[in-house]
Amino acid sequence: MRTSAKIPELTADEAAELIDDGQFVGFSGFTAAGSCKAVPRALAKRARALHDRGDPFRIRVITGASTNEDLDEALAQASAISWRAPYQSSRTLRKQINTQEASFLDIHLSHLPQMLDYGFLGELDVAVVEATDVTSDGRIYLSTSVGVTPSILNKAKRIVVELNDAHSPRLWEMHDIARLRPPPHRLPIPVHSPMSKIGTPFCAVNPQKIVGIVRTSEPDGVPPFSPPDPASAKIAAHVVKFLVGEMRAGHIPAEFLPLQAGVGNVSNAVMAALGEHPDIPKFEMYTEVLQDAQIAVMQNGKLLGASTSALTLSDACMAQVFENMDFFGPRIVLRPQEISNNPGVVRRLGVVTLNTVLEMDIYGCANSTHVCGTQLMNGIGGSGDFVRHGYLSILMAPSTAKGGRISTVVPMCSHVDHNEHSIQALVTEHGLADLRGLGPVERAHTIIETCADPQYRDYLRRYLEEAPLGHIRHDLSRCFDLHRAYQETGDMRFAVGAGATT
Ligand code: 0RQ
Repeated sequence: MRTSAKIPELTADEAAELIDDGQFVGFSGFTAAGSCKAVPRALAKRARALHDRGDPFRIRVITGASTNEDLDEALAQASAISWRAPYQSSRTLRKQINTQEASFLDIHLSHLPQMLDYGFLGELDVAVVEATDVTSDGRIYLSTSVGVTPSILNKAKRIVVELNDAHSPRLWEMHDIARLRPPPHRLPIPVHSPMSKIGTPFCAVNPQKIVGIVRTSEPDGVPPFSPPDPASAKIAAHVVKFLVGEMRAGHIPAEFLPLQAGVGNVSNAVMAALGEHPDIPKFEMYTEVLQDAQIAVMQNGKLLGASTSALTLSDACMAQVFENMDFFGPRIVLRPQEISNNPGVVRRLGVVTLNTVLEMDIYGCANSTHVCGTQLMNGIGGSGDFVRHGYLSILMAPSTAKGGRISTVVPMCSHVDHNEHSIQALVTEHGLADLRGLGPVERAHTIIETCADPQYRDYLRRYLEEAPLGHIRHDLSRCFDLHRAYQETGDMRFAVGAGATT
């Protein structure tokens, strides 16, 4: 441990006192991985106390992506967030965003560091970052994620370090912190394979900006992942069959291509299925979040290595990684999100991307973020960074949600995050629609017959046949009838004509 004796030690409450109403605060965290814990909790307490006295206290919050319960959820419950970027998954904050109580900027994760670095988002007052070590000359060794933290440290006027001894002190072996030169003098990023290292294992900051250390001892608290549900298992089987076929057809080289996988049940199921399939060769990942399923595939030798911005592992799985750092240290690279999600690198490496969406339309556009085009779920996250630039971009969703009351295959997406120009395949539990080379109406037939749930197929076929002719056939007076039925009755099946059956 090199932690500097010169940096003052603070309690979390003392650190929270350094943050004032209206300030712009950057916290470390990319999912619950590496999210600050003690200081945001203390800040929520401070906000409540100030509100009880009738004083205002709300801050602008930036992180790498979503966070843990101690950060977004605790601060939102204390009504302490006025503005948030770039991604979140907190129940309370989601509600506040959808009622205009808090403002939310939904942007590509790879863009965020540059936007912050060049002042697009304003001056950053304070950085609070979780680390495993900090030295008197200003080296900060981050914990289980990198995210936007290097930019936060660079821009903030003052830095508070949460020094967490629950993490392995050997995490630095995975870190690769590289900063890009300003445009127009930016050089090509020399990441020639997922495991290339191009930076240092620490963030270098002006030591005078570090105002204190808060000691903590808490794991990230990521819940264990549940076994795949039947729909996810079927989606996974379709994806694996497709990728094996692509390899046999020579569309994917025999050595395979790096994979990216989003978060959640479907992605976990796909990764597990890829790991088990005998015809999928050993492969690497160029991704933004590493989950339990990938660690299992790494352990059985199928996943050779992974570049990521976060280790989003359940506490038990993380403990296993920490106990086996000789094995995992050389197989995982933790990068800033500007590089883990860099569109140029994703295109150059030929990444096969696998992400989950809320809805897809019959022409191949997809909505990852807004239910009925209005209610934010989480945000676009890194999905756009990968989908637009992948070698093969595959989007997945169960064909229905809410027990069949919602069809995730609709005539027109109520909000578009990924459009038909970027997507090569759509998958539900019913099948995989290979959209390559198909014009819009051919795509529509393929998506309806392959992906839509059978109880919605007739409706979608009728919609397509009856829509006025055009390159893309749409009836603008009817294209959102399913969404309207859901808003009015809670069940899209009322628009289908049959009415709800369950
Ligand atoms: O709600 O839990 O109340 O039942 O949406 O849906 O099927 O559990 O799927 O947890 O994987 O989330 C797109 C939100 C999917 C996520 C999204 C309801 C459904 C359920 C969740 P309930 P599931 P998941 C890397 C990549 C964008 C960012 C991204 C996401 C809840 O994957 O945020 O890809 N993606 N990042 O019932 C209304 C529909 C619905 C619907 C599902 N059409 N209408 N509700 N639901 N479809 C990670 C990062 O970027 C950090």
